[in-house]
Amino acid sequence: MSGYTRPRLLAEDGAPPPASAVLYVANCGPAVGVTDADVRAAFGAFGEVAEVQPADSSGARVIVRFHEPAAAEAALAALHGRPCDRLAGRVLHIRYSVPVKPKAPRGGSLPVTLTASELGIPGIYMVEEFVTAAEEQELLAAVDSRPWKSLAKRRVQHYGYEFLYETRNVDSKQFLGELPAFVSTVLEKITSYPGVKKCTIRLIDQLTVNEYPCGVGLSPHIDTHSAFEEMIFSLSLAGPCIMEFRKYRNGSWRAPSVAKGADEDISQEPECIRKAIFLPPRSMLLMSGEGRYAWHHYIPHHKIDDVGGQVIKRNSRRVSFTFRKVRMGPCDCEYKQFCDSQNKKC
Ligand SMILES: O=C(O)CCC(=O)C(=O)O
Repeated sequence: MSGYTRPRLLAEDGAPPPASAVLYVANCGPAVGVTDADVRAAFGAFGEVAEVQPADSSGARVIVRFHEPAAAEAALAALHGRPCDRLAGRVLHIRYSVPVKPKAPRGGSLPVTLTASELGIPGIYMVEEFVTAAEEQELLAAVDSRPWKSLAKRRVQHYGYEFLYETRNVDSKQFLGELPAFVSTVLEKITSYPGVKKCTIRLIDQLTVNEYPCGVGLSPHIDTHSAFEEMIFSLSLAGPCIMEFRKYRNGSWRAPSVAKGADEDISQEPECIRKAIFLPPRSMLLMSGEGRYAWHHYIPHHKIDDVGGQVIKRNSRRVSFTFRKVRMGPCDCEYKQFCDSQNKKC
């Protein structure tokens, strides 16, 4: 392939792709009876063609690279959307092309730690084998006997309060009821967490159950400060994954982009510190303090994870139980730049 690709119609900043010497040409290629020589003949009328390459595996889209941007501009103006005499009247669809963005490296280039102390993010803790295999099966059976709500790529259930993906918040006036009895043992065990007081279990009032099929992850996000209190517990069941944490150097709390969707990776965004931890099934993660308020957490969309050189396959599904306490007033944390309560203009 050429290293160039089809641009989005409008880039994220709303601008069309920039003019360049490289064109993306659709309805053109061997699958529709157009040879490279035909393409060179048609486009060569506007300037010297440096290369013609397939744009993808369809055989019906090519990349035409000129030596000079002016030649590409002239070819686009003359040939886009019009019958092309040199190609027996074929109508081409042409845009400026863009270079293929390098893919964000998989877990392999980012060391994945097995313990929270190695991870070294203040406020992040992880306890392995937090529930037994028998308890895991009971929890899975309990949620599987209840209705799931389908999102674009995963299924969810909400208890206590519904999590609203459009606002990344809850409606604190819409209490759905107490957390179900099947999580009582888990809530009881949470009191054994380092630094967690006995009264914490009485305070937890919201549970989101996520079911991720193999290869599906979660976009990087900080749980909205004004939505939930400091401590967030996440129990992993049925399969492993890695969780990446990102701290943006000039990071700030950002209003959620509904248009982009909740599951979009923002790995092309500015420089950040990245750290990752392996979450085995039955482990419980606690996000608190700096780790909860100032670091984005993210589950890469991988079918396999590289953990210390070992290839770990994701299971057919991973189910997580995320326990939180809904906040009833504004957040007054010390991580103001990430805090929606303290950044009203965001
Ligand atoms: O699946 C997980 O462990 C994390 C879930 C999460 O971050 C969320 O629901 O906001």
